[in-house]
Amino acid sequence: MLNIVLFGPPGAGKGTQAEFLIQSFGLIHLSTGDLLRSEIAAGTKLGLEAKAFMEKGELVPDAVVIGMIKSKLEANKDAKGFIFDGFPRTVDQAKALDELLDANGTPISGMLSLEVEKQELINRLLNRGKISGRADDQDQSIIENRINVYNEKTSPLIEYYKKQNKHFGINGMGTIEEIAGRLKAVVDKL
Ligand code: B4P
Repeated sequence: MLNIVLFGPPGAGKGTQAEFLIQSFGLIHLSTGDLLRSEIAAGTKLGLEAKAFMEKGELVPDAVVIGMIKSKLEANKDAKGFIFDGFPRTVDQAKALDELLDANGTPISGMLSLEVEKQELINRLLNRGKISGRADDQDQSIIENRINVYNEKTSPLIEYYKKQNKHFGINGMGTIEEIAGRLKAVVDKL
């Protein structure tokens, strides 16, 4: 079983590159951002709660996202493996994920960490905001808050996975195809 954490700051290309990895390796894509946006679109109680955090560029509470991932893992017991995209985003989420996967005897195989310069992140997200209508991509101060939240709460996960010898830094600058090639070369070896 192949379990990949696709990691990086907002706009690093996680969602974009997950599409390539799914096609190449037949894994199930679990994006907490996509799951939360589906809940918002369906107007659920969870979605309403999450929306307030997402619009400000803050993280949704750990218990909410951990619960969503737990139910997806339980619903896909026969999967060849998973791509975790945008999850974990805090050390507590990473610990919860390790516990859930250990219970099945299928640990994380590797954490692929996309490295992109700050100005490029801002440009990509503002560009997406013009097309997607995503409120959190349309305001530079919200984007900068997301990057600050990443630096403070999410980037410590690099050390967390380094300690487990599972961290792989990937240059996330360049064309989508170039970056996909770099990721595939690492996953081929896992
Ligand atoms: P996400 O949906 O995970 O959003 P993201 O980090 O902004 O996007 P991603 O990194 O996937 O986008 P991509 O670069 O592919 O999260 C949204 C919000 O949900 C969070 O802020 C938070 O509030 C909440 N949330 C989600 N997960 C959570 C968790 N675990 N815990 C708590 N809260 C959580 O795409 C960016 C743009 O760049 C695209 O337009 C793409 O086309 C473009 N792009 C990509 N690669 C490019 C390249 N090489 N060159 C040029 N453009 C490129």
